[in-house]
Amino acid sequence: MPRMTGKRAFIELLKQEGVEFIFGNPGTTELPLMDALAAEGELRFVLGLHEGAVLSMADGYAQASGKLAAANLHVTPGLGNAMGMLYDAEKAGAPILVTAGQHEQGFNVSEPILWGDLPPLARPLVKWSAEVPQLAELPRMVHRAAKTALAPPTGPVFLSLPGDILNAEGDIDLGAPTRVAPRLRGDRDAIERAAALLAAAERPLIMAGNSVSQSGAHPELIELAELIAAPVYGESVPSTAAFPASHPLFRGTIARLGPSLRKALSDFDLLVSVGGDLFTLSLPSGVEPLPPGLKIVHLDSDPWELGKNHATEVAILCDPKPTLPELVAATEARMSADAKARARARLKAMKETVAAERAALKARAKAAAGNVPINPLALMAAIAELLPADAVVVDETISSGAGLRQLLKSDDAQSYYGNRGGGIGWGLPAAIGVKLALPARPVVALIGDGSAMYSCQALWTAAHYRLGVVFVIVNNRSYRILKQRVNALKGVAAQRDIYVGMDLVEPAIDFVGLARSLGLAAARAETLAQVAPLLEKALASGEPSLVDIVVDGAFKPV
Ligand SMILES: Cc1ncc(C[n+]2csc(CCOP(=O)(O)OP(=O)(O)O)c2C)c(N)n1
Ligand SMILES: [Mg+2]
Repeated sequence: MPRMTGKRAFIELLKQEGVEFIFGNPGTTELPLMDALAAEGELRFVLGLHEGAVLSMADGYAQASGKLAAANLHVTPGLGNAMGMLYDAEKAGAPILVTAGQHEQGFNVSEPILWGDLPPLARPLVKWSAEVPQLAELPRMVHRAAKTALAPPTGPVFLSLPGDILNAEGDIDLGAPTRVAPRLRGDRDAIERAAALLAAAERPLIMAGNSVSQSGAHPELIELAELIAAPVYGESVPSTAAFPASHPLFRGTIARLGPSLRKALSDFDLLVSVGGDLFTLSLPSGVEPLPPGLKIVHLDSDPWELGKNHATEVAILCDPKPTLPELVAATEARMSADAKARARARLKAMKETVAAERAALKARAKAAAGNVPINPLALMAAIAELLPADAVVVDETISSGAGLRQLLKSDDAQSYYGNRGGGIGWGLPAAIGVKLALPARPVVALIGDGSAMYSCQALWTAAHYRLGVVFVIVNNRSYRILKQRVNALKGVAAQRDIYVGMDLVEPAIDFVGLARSLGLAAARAETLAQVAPLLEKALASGEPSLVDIVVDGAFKPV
């Protein structure tokens, strides 16, 4: 058994687990680890200037690489700062080993500065949370944490690392990683029952969620959609490109308010969710989103999601990739020649419907292309048009991004990342992690002005490590979505036309100045004609840069 310190062992264990980057922000309790990193050549430390930003960088990296990310935070206040972004990482199922330094165990009795009991703090947002009690247990606990983060359903885990453990020296058996094989095939009998429902459905729809992208099951899902002639919707707040945007059956992201969701679903007799979220709504409405009689077949890698809110005819715990072909074969075998002919006719009609919807969306964007200030839809269409096919978009556009997935060429599973959790401030640092995971692809972050201000420190990280992300600020000088929503309440704010705490003016935020102060090239666009040249220049430079785009802040329904 090699003799080594806990801090060295921790680094060796991370490397065994395939970790390439430690995203972190150090303090006194992290000094043992920072000391050991001084002698480390392989594992790269990425400095973030706020723990929330650190966590979202790790999240973006973990999601885009599918590998384990490591995020090392400062003790209690550092972990506290990261909690909002840990929530987002948990909702996206990002496999992250989150660690925080802790004071020496004996010293904690006196309650030193910054001390707090860390595992209970992290526990509600992670799959496993613990403190390492002695050096000999460090390898077992790191391996268990890594295995747990990467086992489906993937997600973050937390370990507290006391200083005495990191500084201790001993003969350490480093052990070895375990991986839970992810290709879980669904129950055969349940697949047959699902196939019977699919074969009999006259108006099926498919909702695709992030386990489709995670398992790389686009081709398998396309086969199913084409066989049963179902339009495919992305879940209401998508974290990934769960279906290729340019496929003629892709109908965009489904609604996330009860009444509009109910309206969208009322055209159908069978809902087939493949990893799709049923349903995370953003406001109570009193309207039950599920119309009566709509049957559900749900495939998911997370048993908690199956039948969570709605009675589900057939619930199959599985990985979509190996299971969908079995479902396709079983469904096809049960479809009569007549049913197949009806499906073919439906497929043609549905493709026409989808094409007409897209054309209408593009026409609306085109009609508004000359507006000043820039119309948000016209901006999204223009950006989608100019981005190269291999671009990766990180989307935190909030109120400005309607139709974005239909407009973008987001065809492969790594082409789009969105904020499923909804804690804002995620996108700007997440884009940095995505770029580290996919260095050869252009990465463009589309970020609301309000959202950008929660984590703008991350711009410095992009500049420091020269990560050529293009940050686009969709600047409406407001929390526009909140204005839209409070206006819709038709209460005092709407009557008086007063929106407290939702305007980002006086002073206006100078994003160009902010970005330059943190080391990025930056420019501002006020008309749509200025957008394409600025973005093309930013993309061509390969350097981190920011384009501040002034968009219309109008928020009242017309
Ligand atoms: C951490 C966190 N704090 C606050 C909120 C509430 N919130 C949701 S959207 C929003 C405003 C977003 O503003 P911006 O990014 O400019 O997008 P816009 O609404 O203008 O399109 C706020 C404050 C949140 N979701 N998460
Ligand atoms: Mg805004």
